[in-house]
Amino acid sequence: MTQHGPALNFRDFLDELLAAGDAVPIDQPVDPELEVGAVTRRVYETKAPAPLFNRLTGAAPGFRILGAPAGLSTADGTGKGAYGRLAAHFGLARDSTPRDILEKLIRAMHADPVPPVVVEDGPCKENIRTGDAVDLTAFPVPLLHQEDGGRYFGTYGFHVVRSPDGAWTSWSVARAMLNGRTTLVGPAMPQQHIGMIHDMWREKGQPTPWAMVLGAPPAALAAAGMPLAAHVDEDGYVGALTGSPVEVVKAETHDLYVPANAEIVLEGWISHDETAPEGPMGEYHGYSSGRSKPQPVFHVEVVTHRHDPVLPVCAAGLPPEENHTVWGTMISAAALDVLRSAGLPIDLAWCSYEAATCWIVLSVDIERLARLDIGERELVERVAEVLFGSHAGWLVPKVILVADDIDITDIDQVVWAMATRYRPGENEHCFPDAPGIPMVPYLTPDEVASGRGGKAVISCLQPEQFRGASRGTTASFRTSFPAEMQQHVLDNWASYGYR
Ligand SMILES: Cc1cc2nc3c(=O)[nH]c(=O)nc-3n(C[C@H](O)[C@H](O)[C@H](O)COP(=O)(O)O)c2cc1C
Ligand SMILES: [Mn+2]
Repeated sequence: MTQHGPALNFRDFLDELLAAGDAVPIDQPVDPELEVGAVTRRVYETKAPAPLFNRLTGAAPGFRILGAPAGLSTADGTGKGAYGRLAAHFGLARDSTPRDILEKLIRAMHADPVPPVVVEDGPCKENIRTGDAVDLTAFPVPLLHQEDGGRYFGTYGFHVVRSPDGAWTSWSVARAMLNGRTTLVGPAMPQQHIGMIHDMWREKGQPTPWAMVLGAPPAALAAAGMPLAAHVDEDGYVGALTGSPVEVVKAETHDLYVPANAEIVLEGWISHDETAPEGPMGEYHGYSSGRSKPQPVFHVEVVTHRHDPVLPVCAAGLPPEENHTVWGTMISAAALDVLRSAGLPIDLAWCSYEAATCWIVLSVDIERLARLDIGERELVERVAEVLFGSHAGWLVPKVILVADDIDITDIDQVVWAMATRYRPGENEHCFPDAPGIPMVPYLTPDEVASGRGGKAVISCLQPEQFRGASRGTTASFRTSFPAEMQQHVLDNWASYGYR
């Protein structure tokens, strides 16, 4: 027995996608070398159903790959369902909107954590390989882009580490490249929680006990890609989010616990002194740097997996892929929560997927803004102080403020607001000393080295909006006609001859 439902069981999630026609089983042989990546990229770029590769050249029979696990879908006739795969990660209906998803994520941030429950056994232990039987190359590990420096085992899995005092368990998504039969290599940045905990073990002079979970419960994967505050356990957040504790089993070799129904689990430790070249890889911002970098080596001592395991794969690059749909959405929720909690008049926050997690748009409630009786510079300073000082705000360099007449989840409206409301030379406020993620593509070498720079708040607020009013009225179907006329037109839409 194991827990069920799309949010807490990857197999159920996959079945739900297949049943909804939002995943396609592919039974002809597909090559993990570039073909998996090429199909997955085209799927993102055409908003096609997720590809389930059932036969992979060179891999043991039964080993499978799911591409684009949280790619966008083509919306249905009523304009809904584009976020269906993402919504399924949280057990939400396929027609959920970004706001539905964000409010659910934020409610769970304010609920009591629901810690995981330990179970004796689980599907992830159906196959256990130790010692010489550990061979990561037996899996269909894909070469995702021709410019990549290697094959990536971990593009949609999470690391499990725990502080030496046992007080803090961290689940976090980061990429991991195949380095050999029993080793992976990948980033563990000191500002990310895996890096902080890795440093705690270094101080103790012991290698960092580590596990990696692939084909995890989808809600757990999303939470592991969320910038919750330091010392917050992602596992308890997942319990609060889904309303049920995550079932976990003890690892074979150490005291870490992993979701019991995961598809694949790697167990081992992270080295403090050993590095290997990692990358380049096509990345979330849409570019490949063309260079490898030395990164820590992850040693795998045990591999456990379900029968016919499914490895989920993100082929990073131009939006929309999971760095935008999952990471961007989780950043939006965390950022919205810190801004609201600070009392700022922010109605919604959204990392436009099209902006590759390089900007976040904030919708400002102009009635509440007017009551604050402040000017643009003060609003901008307050937003920057709260956001750029937070774990979530470290990740996103640009912040765009717009009034709440704009639906910030609709990129067309955001572009319109920027084009018609932002005044060159006046409404851009730079914060060169704010710390930020060094991956942002336009940073100078000095900024990368110092970990600061390239951050700005751009205001698309009109001067009148600080007094609660707008300049002019918008000319559109929703705003330029009496409600009765809008309804009349909608009622007659088909009889006019439109479908
Ligand atoms: C598909 C995907 C890939 C990601 N890859 C990385 C990565 O390679 N390195 C990294 O530092 N963060 C990566 N992230 C973002 C982190 O998971 C995210 O910032 C998270 O908050 C980190 O966990 P932490 O806040 O507990 O440190 C990725 C997120 C997703 C959804
Ligand atoms: Mn964390």
